Amino acid sequence: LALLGDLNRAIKDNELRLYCQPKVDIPSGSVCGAEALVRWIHPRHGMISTTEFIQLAEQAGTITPLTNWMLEAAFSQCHAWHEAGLERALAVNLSAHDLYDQGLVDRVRGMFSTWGVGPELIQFELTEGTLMADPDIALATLFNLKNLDVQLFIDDYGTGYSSLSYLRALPVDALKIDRSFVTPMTAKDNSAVIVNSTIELGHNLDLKIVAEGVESQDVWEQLAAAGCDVAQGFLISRPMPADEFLAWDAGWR
Ligand code: G
Ligand code: G
Ligand code: NA
Ligand code: MN
Repeated sequence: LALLGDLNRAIKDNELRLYCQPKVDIPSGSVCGAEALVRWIHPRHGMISTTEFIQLAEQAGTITPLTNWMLEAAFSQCHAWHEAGLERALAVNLSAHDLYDQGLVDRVRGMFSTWGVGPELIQFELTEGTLMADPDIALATLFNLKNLDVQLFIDDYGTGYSSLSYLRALPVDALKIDRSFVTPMTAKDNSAVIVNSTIELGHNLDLKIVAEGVESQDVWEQLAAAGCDVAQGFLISRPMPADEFLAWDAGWR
């Protein structure tokens, strides 16, 4: 596919951008970190859909260069914030294929020493389905990442399959409840029941709970009442260019 061939060129030509979407600690209302999200600004086609090119790269098995680009961008950003006196965790998304990359853990370890960033400042979000192809290799990667003292999140929790078996098998610290359950929480369907039960289940397993897709104050209030730990969504902020984050953070509340 043309788009895919173009992605490697785009990495070389510096067309990828780091965007950050804030995460807020619900009880205190303070910013606790951000999710790192890639954007591709093509010189002719403009902004390319992230979902589209990530999916293409995943299907073609060529996500590694993009993941490496993102890791460099995230470490560099965390370092810059640290220099500016801001300690904020950045969460990097990992795809299934990344966990079969035997070089990943060594590269991440190298970046920690190169950038002098503490392990509490880099986190990883794992999409369900991540372990399917070869659970042994993927699990080994996760345990080795965990040995670097980073926090691991299960992303889009509640969608896909085998979520309950993941909770038993994976060395994870937190669940991100999928936004398809969170956004409609105030509607009269079963979303709130599912979210509230997931919060309780997660807490009983000593996991932190992040709700993504928080778009309204009503949803925020319901999450707070249910004891949810962290919120992310358009109510707080849309993803923004990383170099705008410092000013946004300073202006929050
Ligand atoms: O931010 P946006 O809604 O455009 O993201 C679309 C999808 O792309 C989301 O599922 C998100 O997790 C994924 N995504 C964004 N950045 C990255 C990245 O750097 N690596 C991977 N693997 N996925 C990403
Ligand atoms: O798959 P993942 O959860 O990583 O997807 C993250 C993407 O979800 C972000 O790129 C962002 O564009 C999108 N997103 C974040 N907050 C909200 C929200 O409140 N509502 C909606 N509809 N999408 C959101
Ligand atoms: Na994510
Ligand atoms: Mn998600």
